[in-house]
Amino acid sequence: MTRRIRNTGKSSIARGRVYSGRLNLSDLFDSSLVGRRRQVGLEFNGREYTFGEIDARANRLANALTGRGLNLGDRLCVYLANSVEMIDLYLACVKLGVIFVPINILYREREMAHILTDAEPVALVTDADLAVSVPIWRPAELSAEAAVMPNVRPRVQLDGDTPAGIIYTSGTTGTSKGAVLTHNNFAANAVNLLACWEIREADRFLLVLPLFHVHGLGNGLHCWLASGCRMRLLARFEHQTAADVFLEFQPTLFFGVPTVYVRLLAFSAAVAREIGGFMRLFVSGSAPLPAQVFDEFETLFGHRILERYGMSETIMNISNPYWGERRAGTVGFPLPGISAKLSETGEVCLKGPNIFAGYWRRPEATRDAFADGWFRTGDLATVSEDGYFTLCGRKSDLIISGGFNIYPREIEEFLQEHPAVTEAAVVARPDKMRGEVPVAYVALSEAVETAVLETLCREKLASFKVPREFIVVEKLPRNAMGKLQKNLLGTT
Ligand code: MCA
Repeated sequence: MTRRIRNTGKSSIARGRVYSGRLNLSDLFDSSLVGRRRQVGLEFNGREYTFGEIDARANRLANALTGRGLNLGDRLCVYLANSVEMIDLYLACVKLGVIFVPINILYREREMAHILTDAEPVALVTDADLAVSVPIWRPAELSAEAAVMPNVRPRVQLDGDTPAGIIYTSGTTGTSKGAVLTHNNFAANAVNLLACWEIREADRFLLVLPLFHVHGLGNGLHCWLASGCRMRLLARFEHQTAADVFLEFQPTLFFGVPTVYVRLLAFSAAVAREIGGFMRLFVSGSAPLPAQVFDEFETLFGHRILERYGMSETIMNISNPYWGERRAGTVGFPLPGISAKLSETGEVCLKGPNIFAGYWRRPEATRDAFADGWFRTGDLATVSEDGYFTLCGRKSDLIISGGFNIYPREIEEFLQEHPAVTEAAVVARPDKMRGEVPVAYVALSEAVETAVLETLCREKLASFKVPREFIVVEKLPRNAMGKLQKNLLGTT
C-alpha cells in the first residue's frame, strides 16, 4: 500500500515577496521554551523557573497585552530593573511582534522625555512614580491580568525583518536616535555567539548586566534562550556580594564590562583560583579593557578574558577567538558573516546580518550612517598584520563610564540652563574603576557654589553622568575661530 502524504498548506505564488528568516526569534527560543520545558532555565531572587513556566508566563502576558490593544508594530517602553517581569515583557513582545523599547533605569524624567515622544509607545511599563506624557502600566497589574489568561501562543506571523527592539543611543534631545534591531539582527548575533564562544546547554550563566542595553539583552538574554543553559539573573551587579554569588552558583559563563572586572580583581587569591577552576569563559565588552586588567586577571583567576566589540546599532561585530590567542588590548577578528574595513580616516565600517535596520523615523540620520552600504561606526581602529583589530578612539565626543555612554554635549547643555553658567565643557578623566568619569569646566557670570550645580545634576541626570568634579574657570579655551579646544583642559 502506498502512503500518501497530504500537503495541508495551501500554496500560492507570491512573486517578489521576501521570505526572510521565517524562523524568527520566537522559533529560535523554542529550542529552550518548548524543547527543554521541564528543565530549570532561570534562577532569580532565590526562585527557580522551568523553561516551560517562562514560556507560559510570556504566552499569558502576550494575551493580556493583546487585550490591552497592543498589536504588531506597536511600541512598548519598559523602564524596569532586571526581573522576571522584564523577561516576561520582552518575550511577550517578541511573540506579538510588538517593538520592545527598554529605557535605562538610571535615567530621570528629563532624560526619558525625548524617548517617549520619539518612540510614541502605547504605554510605559514601570513601577516608578513618574510624570510622563504616555500612559503608565504597572507590572503588578499586568502580572495579575496575565495570571488569568490562557497559556496559548499568540498567532502572529512574523518574519526576520520584523523589528524586535529599539535601543536609544542616549536620552538627549535632538541627538538621541533609536536604533531599530530586527529579529534577524538578534538571531544572527545569538547564533554567532553560540558557535564562536561555544555556549551550550551545559553552561551555567551568571548574568549581572542590565537588560535595558544590548549587552545584557542581545548577548545575555538571547544566548541563554538560544542555548538552553541555566541562567542566574541578578537585579544588578553588586561588588560587595559578587564573590559569594560566584562561589554559590558556580557559573561557567560570565559577561562583564571592564568596571566589573576591575571589581573582581579585589577578590582574594584563593577565591579567585576557586572561581577560575569552575569558570569556562569570561567575556568583556562595552568599553576598552585595559591590558593591565587583562594581565592581572589572568594572574589571579587563571583565565584570559575574551574581549569583543559591539554597538547598539550592530550588536556584536568583532571578537577575540575562543580557541587561539586572546590578545590584550585588541578586540580580535570580525565574527562569521560580518565584514569589517577601515575607511581612509581609519573608521571601522561594517556589513553583515547584524547591522540594524536604521534609526527610528530618521531617514536622514540613517542615510548618513551608511556609505556604499557600509555602516560607519564612528570608532577608529588599527589592524595588525595578522588581522587583530585594536580600537583607538572615536570620531565624536563620547565618554564611557562603567560601560555607560555619556555624550558630553548633553551635560554641557544642561549646565548652561543654569542662569549663572555662561559656558560649560565636559571632558573625560581617566579612572581606574570606571575607565573614564566626566569632569565639568564652567565659566560663571556670578558666584555659585559648585555643590549647587552638582545637586542639580544629581536630581535631573542619571547618576553616571554627574560630573565627578566642577572646575570654575574664567573662560574656556577657544581657538581663533572660536572653536572650543577641549584638549587644552587638564583632566588629571
Ligand atoms: C550603576 N549604578 C546603578 C546601577 N548601575 N544603580 C542602580 N542600578 C544599577 N543597575 C550606579 C550607581 O547609582 C552608582 O552611581 C554607580 O552606578 C556605581 O555604583 P557601584 O555600586 O559602585 O557599582 P560599580 O561596582 O562601580 O559597578 C557599576 C556597574 C555599572 C554595575 C558595572 O556601571 C553597570 O551596570 N554597567 C553596565 C553598563 C552596560 O551594560 N553597558 C552596555 C552598553 P554613583 O557613583 O553616582 O553613586 S553598551 C552595549 O550594549 C554595546 C552593544 C556593547 O558592546 O556591549
